[in-house]
Amino acid sequence: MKIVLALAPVWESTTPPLSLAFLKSNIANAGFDVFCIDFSVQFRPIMVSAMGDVAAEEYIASHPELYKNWAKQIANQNPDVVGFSILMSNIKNTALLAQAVRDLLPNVTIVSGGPSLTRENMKYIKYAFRFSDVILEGEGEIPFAELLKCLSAKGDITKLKQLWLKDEKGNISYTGTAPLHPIDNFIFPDFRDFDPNDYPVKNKLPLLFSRGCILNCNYCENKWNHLTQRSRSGKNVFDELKRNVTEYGMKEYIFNDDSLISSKTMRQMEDYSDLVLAEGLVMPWHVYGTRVERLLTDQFVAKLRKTGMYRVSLGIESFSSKVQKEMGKSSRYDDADKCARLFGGNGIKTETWIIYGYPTETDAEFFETLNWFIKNPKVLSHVTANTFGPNAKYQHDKPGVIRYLSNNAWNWSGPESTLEKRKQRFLLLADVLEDLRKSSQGNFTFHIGDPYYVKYFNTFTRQDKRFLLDSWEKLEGTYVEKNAVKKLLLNIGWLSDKKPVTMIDTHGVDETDELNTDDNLNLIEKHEISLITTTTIKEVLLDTTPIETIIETLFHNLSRELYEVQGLEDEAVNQKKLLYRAKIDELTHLLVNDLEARVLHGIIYRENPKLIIKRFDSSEANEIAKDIKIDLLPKIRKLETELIHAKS
Ligand code: B12
Ligand code: SF4
Repeated sequence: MKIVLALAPVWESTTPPLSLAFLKSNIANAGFDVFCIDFSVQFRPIMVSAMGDVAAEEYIASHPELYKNWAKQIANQNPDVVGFSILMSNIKNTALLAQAVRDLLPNVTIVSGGPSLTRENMKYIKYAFRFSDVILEGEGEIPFAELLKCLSAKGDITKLKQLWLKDEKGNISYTGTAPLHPIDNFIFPDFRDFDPNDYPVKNKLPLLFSRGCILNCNYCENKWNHLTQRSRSGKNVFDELKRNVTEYGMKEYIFNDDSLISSKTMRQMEDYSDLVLAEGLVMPWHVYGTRVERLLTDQFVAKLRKTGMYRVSLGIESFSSKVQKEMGKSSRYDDADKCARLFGGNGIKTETWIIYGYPTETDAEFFETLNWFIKNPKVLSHVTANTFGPNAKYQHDKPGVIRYLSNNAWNWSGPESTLEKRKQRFLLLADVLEDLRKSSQGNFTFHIGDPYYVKYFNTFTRQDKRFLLDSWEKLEGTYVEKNAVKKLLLNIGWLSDKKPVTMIDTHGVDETDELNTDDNLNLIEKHEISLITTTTIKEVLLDTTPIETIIETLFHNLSRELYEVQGLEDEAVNQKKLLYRAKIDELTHLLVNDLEARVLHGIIYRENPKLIIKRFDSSEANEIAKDIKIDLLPKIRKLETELIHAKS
C-alpha cells in the first residue's frame, strides 16, 4: 500500500516538519511505502508576498492552478491513502487540496490528523470531515500504522482506538482513547523526502526532547493534545542527534518542545549534555519554547550553553505574580526575573513572550510588566508581545469571564481588559520597546501585535504609530458602519430585534466562527445573524444616501459573502447556498425595483414589526397592509420625498 503524507500551507516551514517525518519513519517501519510532501515550503516564496494566513488563504483559493498542481504531485505517487497534517492555519487550504486530490483519485482514502483535531475542537473535526474519510486524534506514530494495517487487510477499523469516524447518516463518533507510548520507542524521524535547499537554514533540523507540558495554562491548548509532559531519555535524544549529523550533515538544531525544561526533563537533559560534551557534538541549538522553571540553576544553564545553546524563548507572559497565577502558571515575579537573568547572564540570547490585556490584568499589574522592561534594559535580546486573545481553551476553562461585543475577534471585554485599555497598553508597551531597541545598538529586537490585529511591528517609529492610529480609526469607522447596517436590516425586516443579533465578519475573525458554514446558513435563515463585512453605509442612519444604493451595496455584499464562504461543502450545502442566493437576488430585485415592496418592507415593519412574517413576497405583504388598513399612498409619497430630498 502506498501512502503520501502532506502538509498544506500555511505553516512557516523554517525546518522540515517533524510531524510528517515522525509519521513516515514509524509507518514505514510497519511495512508501508511512504512519501512526504511539504507544500507549505513550496508556497513559502509566495506566502511572504501574500502577507500572512488570511491573505494566503485568499490567494490560494483564487489560484486553483496552485492546489491543482499540488494535487497532481500527490496523484503522481499513485497513493492508496493520503494523510494530511492539519493546523488551524492550513485547514481551509487542505480542504481545497483534498478535493483536488479526490478529483484525480476518486478511490483514495484520506486520513487527517494534527494538533487542531481534538474533541474540544469539534468544529475542526466536523470541518475536516468534509474532505476526510477518517480522522486520527492525538499522536499518530503507532495508531496510524495500526489503521493502515487494518485498511490493507480490509479489517474493521471501528475496533481501533483514537479514530473519529462518520457513518452513512453523517453521525460522527469516536472510537476511544488509547494509552500514550513512550517516545523512546518511536523510530527516529525520517527527513529524506525533504530537500534541505528548500529551507531557510540548509543544515538545520528539528529535534524533540519531550512532548506536552506539566502545566495547564488556561489559554494554552497543550493539555488538549498531551496529558502531561513526557520526556525521552538523554541517550535516546543523543542517538538521534548523532544520526542527524552522520546521515543528514546537520550543523544546527532547534528543540521543538512545547516547554523544554522542567522537572520532567532536567535529569535527562543533564545526561544528554554530558554525552554531547563527551563526544564533542557541540553545535548551535536553540529552543522554540520553555516555561519559567524554579529548579533552574546557574550550573545547569552554563552546561547547556557549553553544548551549543545560543537562544531561548521563555514563556514569561507577565511580570505580575497575580496575572501569572491567574493564567495558571507556577512561576511568580522572582522566578521570571531570575530565569531571564540566568540565561542572559550565561551569554544565551534570551527572548520572551509577553501577553498584555489578560482579562483580569489591572493597570497596576500591567505596569509591573512595563516597569520590568524599563528597569532591565539589557537582560533580554528579544520580546514578542501579543494582546490576549480569548481562545477556545480560555473560554472552556474560564467560562463567562469575558464577553464578546461583536463577532470581531478584537471586540471583547473582560473585568479589567477593555479594548480601550488594550489600546492604551499597546501604545505604552510599544513605545517602551522602541526606546529599548533604539538604545540597544542592535542588541534588542521586538515583535509586537496590536489589539486590533492590524499588524506586527518590529519598530514603532512615529510613522508606524501614525499608520496604526489611522488603521484603528478606519476599523472603528467600519464598526460604526456595521452597526448602521444592522439597523437597516432591522428596518427592512431582515433581522428580528427579538432575537440576539450577531454580526459575522468573515475576515480576520476567530476562524472557528467562519468554519461552520452550515450553522451560519441556518442562523441566517432563522434571522438570528447576518453575514456582512464591509459596506459603506455609514449614512444609513442619517438617511443621506439613496436607499437604492444602500440596498444594492448591502445585498451585493451579502450574496458575495455567502458565495465566498466556501470550502468544499457537500452537494446539499451547495444546493442550499444556491437557493439562498436566489432568495437574496429575488429580494434585492424587489427592494431595488419595486417601490411598493420597499415601502412594505421598510415602513410597515417599522410600524408593526410583528406583522411582517414573510419578507420575500410583496403580495403577502400587501395583504397584511390591507388587513391592518394602512394607507400605502402617503407612505410612498413620504418615501419619494425623502429620496428626492436625499438626492438633492
Ligand atoms: C515548533 C513550532 C513552531 C515553529 C515551527 C518550526 C518548524 N518548521 O518546525 C514556528 C516558530 C515557525 C511556529 C510558528 C507558529 N506556530 Co507553532 N508550534 C510549534 C510546536 C511547538 C512544535 C511542532 C512540532 O514539531 N511538533 C511535533 C510533532 C511530532 O507533533 P505534531 O505536529 O502534533 O504531530 C503529531 C500529531 O499531531 C499527529 N499528526 C500530525 N499530523 C498528522 C497527520 C496524520 C494523517 C495523522 C494520522 C496524524 C498526524 O501525529 C504526529 C506525531 O505524533 C507546536 C506545538 C507542538 N508541540 O506540536 C506549535 C503549534 C503547532 N504552533 C501553533 C501556532 C498557533 C503557531 C503560530 C500560528 C503562532 C503565531 N501566533 O505566530 C505560528 C504559525 C505561523 C504560520 N502561519 O505558519 C499551534 C497550532 C495550533 C493549531 N491547533 O493549529 C501549536 C500546536 C502550539 C499550540 N498549542 O498552540 N510553530
Ligand atoms: S507553560 Fe507554556 S506550554 Fe505549558 S501550559 Fe503554560 S503556556 Fe502551555
